[in-house]
Amino acid sequence: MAFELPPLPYAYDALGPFMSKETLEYHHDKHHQAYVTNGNNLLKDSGLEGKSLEDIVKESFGKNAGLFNNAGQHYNHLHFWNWMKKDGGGKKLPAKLQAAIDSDLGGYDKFRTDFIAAGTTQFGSGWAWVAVKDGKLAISKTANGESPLVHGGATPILGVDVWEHSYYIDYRNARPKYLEAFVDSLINWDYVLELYEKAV
Ligand code: MN3
Repeated sequence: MAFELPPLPYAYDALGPFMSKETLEYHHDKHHQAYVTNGNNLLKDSGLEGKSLEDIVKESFGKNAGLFNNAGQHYNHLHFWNWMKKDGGGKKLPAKLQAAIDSDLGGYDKFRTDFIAAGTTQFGSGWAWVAVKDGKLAISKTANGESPLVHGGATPILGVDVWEHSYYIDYRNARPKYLEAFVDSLINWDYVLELYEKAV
């Protein structure tokens, strides 16, 4: 099925001062739109036209690099917009998610340290993740448009974009500062919980 770019689930200025209107205008309207446009062109005659987005991502990985890069980034960004909200982040987690982080990731403080470290140490463009595999949470990082969906068949429930286009306008080269702001002030824990409940 053809890819479509939905509007942001909040106003362009809703995430300030942690993520600016200018960043969201470029990131959503230019970068994500380009993945949608290029993905649709590459989807034609790929043999995967009738599949779901998740299946297109999984089935193009390692076989059709152009389609995979665009479909993978479309999948990642559809969730990324929903992984953030105004007045998000911090330690006020839904109880069920807190329990999973305590048992699988060593508690909130260790999750925060390890997730920020994953994003900081991803060399070049990519993403840092929390994914569910066999009912358990795990932190990982991937390059470019890849995700836990194509690495070991895990289900992403939280991800942060560490491509420079995601933070350079607001943080310049200070990727760790961007990651701290994402965790402390932007994460939409309700959406993370929704994906967690579907994945376990
Ligand atoms: Mn991006």
